Amino acid sequence: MNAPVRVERDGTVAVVILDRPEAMNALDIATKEALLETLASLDEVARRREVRALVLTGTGRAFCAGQDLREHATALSTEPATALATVTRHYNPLVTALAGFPAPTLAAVNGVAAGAGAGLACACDLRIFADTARLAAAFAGIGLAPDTGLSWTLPRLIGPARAAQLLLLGAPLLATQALAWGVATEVVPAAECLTRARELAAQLAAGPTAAYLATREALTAAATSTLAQALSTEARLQATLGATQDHPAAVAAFLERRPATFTGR
Ligand code: T3D
Repeated sequence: MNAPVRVERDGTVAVVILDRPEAMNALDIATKEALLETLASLDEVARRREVRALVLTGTGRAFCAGQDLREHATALSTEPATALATVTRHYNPLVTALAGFPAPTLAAVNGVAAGAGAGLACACDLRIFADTARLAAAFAGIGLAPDTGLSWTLPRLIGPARAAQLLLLGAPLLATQALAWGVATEVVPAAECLTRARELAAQLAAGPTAAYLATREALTAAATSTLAQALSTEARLQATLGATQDHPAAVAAFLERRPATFTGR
């Protein structure tokens, strides 16, 4: 049997590929555990700045159809008391790993992203959508409420009213609408989705990684803070960035009218 998760490295860009196309990359336990292990080992590499951008994508016509419902049905009938434990065992750590990954993250949403698959895409910093892709909340359709972080990420991406619309009414968000609502950073022809995501990842990987991480931290903190707290967070983060190698080197490059070279440190 093929590994359900593969990694392709291109310099400092890591592409993590959900590789169960026969099941629309649905998340069974083996896939969730492989993804957790993959993200944990890449996290260490990224802390050494050997990886400076991560792309998450799927093979075949889906990005990820969410929880593997065949496996879930078996769990519900054989061990109903623990069938939902995967939320704390797998989905929560997966979202935490992506949201705290020590480099920018992009989802190359090559096809449908449903349920937990939508959650993984929304936990990334940016999303490139294939024009054939769609985001389906899917949870209400099987009598569940959102997990995989969607109750947190969706309102922040599109606002609470639109989040409620997606989660309650169940109609998928098509790529064009995802672009209009800001969920999709870009929409490209399906055949170009991963190529474009790799291009943007390479651009980010050549950038000021520490500044990107501070930007993510500031945006995340500001979502639940007062203006005074946000200003204080900004001051603390700028002080940290002032002590990086990249900041003074980039200022010198600007003054000398040459392109900056960022090390990520
Ligand atoms: O404890 C817990 O499990 C809680 C955690 C929950 C997290 C979640 O993710 S809940 C949400 C789970 N996902 C869904 O409810 C999505 C179910 N799938 C769909 O709604 C649709 O299949 C899609 C929108 C993803 C795609 O639709 P379409 O029309 O393009 O394809 P299809 O014909 O429906 O599906 C194609 C095949 O994929 C089909 O198999 P078959 O009949 O050809 O052998 C279908 O059964 C299979 N498939 C699709 N999604 C799943 C799946 N198999 C297992 N699990 C799936 N999630």
